[in-house]
Amino acid sequence: TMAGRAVAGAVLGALLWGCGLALQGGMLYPRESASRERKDLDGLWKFRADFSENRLRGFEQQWYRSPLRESGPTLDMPVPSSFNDVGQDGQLRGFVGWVWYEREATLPQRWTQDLSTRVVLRIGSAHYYAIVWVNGVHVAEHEGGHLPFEADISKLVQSGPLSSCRITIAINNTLAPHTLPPGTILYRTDTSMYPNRYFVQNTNFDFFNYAGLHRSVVLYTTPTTYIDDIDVTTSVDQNTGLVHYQISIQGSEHFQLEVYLQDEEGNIVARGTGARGQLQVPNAHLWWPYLMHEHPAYLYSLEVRLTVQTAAGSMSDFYTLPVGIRTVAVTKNQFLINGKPFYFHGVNKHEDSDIRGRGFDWPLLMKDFNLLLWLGANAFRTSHYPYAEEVMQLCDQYGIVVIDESPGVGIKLSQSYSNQSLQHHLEVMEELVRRDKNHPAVVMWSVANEPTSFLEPAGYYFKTLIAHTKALDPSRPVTFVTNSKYDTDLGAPYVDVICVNSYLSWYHDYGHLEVIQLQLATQFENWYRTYQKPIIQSEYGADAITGLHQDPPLMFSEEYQKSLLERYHLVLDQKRKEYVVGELIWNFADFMTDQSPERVIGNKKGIFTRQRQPKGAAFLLRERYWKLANETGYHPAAEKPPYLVKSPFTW
Ligand code: BDP
Repeated sequence: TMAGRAVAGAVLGALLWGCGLALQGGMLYPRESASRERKDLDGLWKFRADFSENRLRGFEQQWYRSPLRESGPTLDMPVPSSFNDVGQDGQLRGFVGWVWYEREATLPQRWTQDLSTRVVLRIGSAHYYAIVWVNGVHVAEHEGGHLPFEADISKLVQSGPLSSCRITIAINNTLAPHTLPPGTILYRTDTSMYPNRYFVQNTNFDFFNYAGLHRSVVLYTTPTTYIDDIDVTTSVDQNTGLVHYQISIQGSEHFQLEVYLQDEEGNIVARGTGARGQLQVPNAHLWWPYLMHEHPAYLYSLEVRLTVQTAAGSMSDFYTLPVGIRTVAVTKNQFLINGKPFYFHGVNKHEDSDIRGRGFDWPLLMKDFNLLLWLGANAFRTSHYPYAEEVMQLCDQYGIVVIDESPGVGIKLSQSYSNQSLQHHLEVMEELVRRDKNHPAVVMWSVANEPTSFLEPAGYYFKTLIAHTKALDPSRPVTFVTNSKYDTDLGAPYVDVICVNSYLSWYHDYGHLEVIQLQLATQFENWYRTYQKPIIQSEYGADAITGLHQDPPLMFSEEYQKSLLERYHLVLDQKRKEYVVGELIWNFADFMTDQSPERVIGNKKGIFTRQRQPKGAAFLLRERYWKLANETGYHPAAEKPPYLVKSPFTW
């Protein structure tokens, strides 16, 4: 049962926390409020890659001590962006090692003079390892390229007459067996074949290892006693929505807390006081996925007000958190949202585009969401790492359901199953849950993608990882994405939902579309017979080079991609009546990979090009997804199917 699971989880959680895990503090999204200001540091930063042989010149010469231009030439580098594809320098594109970013920020006088203001520097994402200095003083260090971290810099900026500060960030993109994702540095010592000290970065995943400051760097303020974290879970009792909240405060033990829940019209529908409690919302509007309800994605806002009496008078902090009231549950053959069967019809994505690489970009984000709505997609998986917080917020607002994945991809070597690796993977799951726990759109955690599971420590590794994730968040199911063949798998016994990737008629039996139906049906039946858990076809697809046509279909043509998908759909249409609860195409759009003889300027399995133009398969999927919405969606307005959800998009 869920309750039993929670208890077991709590016990294991306590054990692990005893080992010294558990993060310090919360990681609330930096929002402005009556008590909080925010200053974005997007734009051009000074930049230098350290091409010295050991890549350590920056540390030897202490480049953080004075403005970067004083230690050598600099480039202008946009933030957010990957540094790789912005310039014309092939060496920088493939650079491995430390790069240095720097920027001056001018601070409002109040920030530097009002000692009841706390000034925080927050880095949305720095891939992969980052060290941060402010005015030459070390303030933060962080491992992992896809999750935010921050530093309280109040003391530094409030100690002198300065009204500006210099922020230096050194970032190393090297991947090693214990990083996530893992990688290896291969030294080529045969001097008859390679120059002296030649090395390459090797990885076992299929996307380019873009690096740099991929998301915004911001400065924000809070009062010195402040709302540090909020934890919201929801449940439903008949028509009453229950919002359970827990708030943590830093800076003082003597405070008053008031919370208000507002509906979309701005009416206060429930109030509470104190650091934890339960709000009751009679006749609650539930948060429903896109196409499952005529008013999807209903969001309340939780207004949190903190008041503290200090010698200097009273101080307040305000924070507003969007809240969606919904439930998630898993049976042996169903995935339930608000008690109704939910069928995932959607995509896998990447954070990837021309020039920007993995850098966050608003126009790109909106285009992608508009395409998802057009397609009739109701879900995506954040393959193969956590996406920007702004993406998750849009999912909440549009009703796009998310399977939220860690960067546990390409775990193929036995060194990547070491204790050190496991410890780091556990920390990453903690950081991910801490950041994304309050998003109603997130309905499941994915701890990894396609690890090699027959290696000896893998069983213990995944058992621990999955149990720990459940302990961190008993309110959501956990999965692990596999591509191995059924019962040899070591993650499947512990997960709630089985996510299976397969590339039938692509990586084997290539060119033979006729084997798909038999092979796919056999795989599904084996999985279900062995585990009796709901199954998601979490990846399937074929490369198609846009504009390449061939009929009868041949590999890499748009026709082959379409036919392959159609064969999968025949089987999915049978098995979704039994235990298959979703299908996610690989991939939403073409994306950049390392160079190899199997890749033509990247992976071409997109149904959209990298520039987000449709291939034939996009139209095929759009037909299918709107049909699926009508057949599998739950529409309270209609008595029974077909619900006739009509696409508002003209074509
Ligand atoms: C899958 C991986 C995905 C790859 C895909 C492919 O999960 O990252 O891009 O194969 O080869 O196994 O296209």
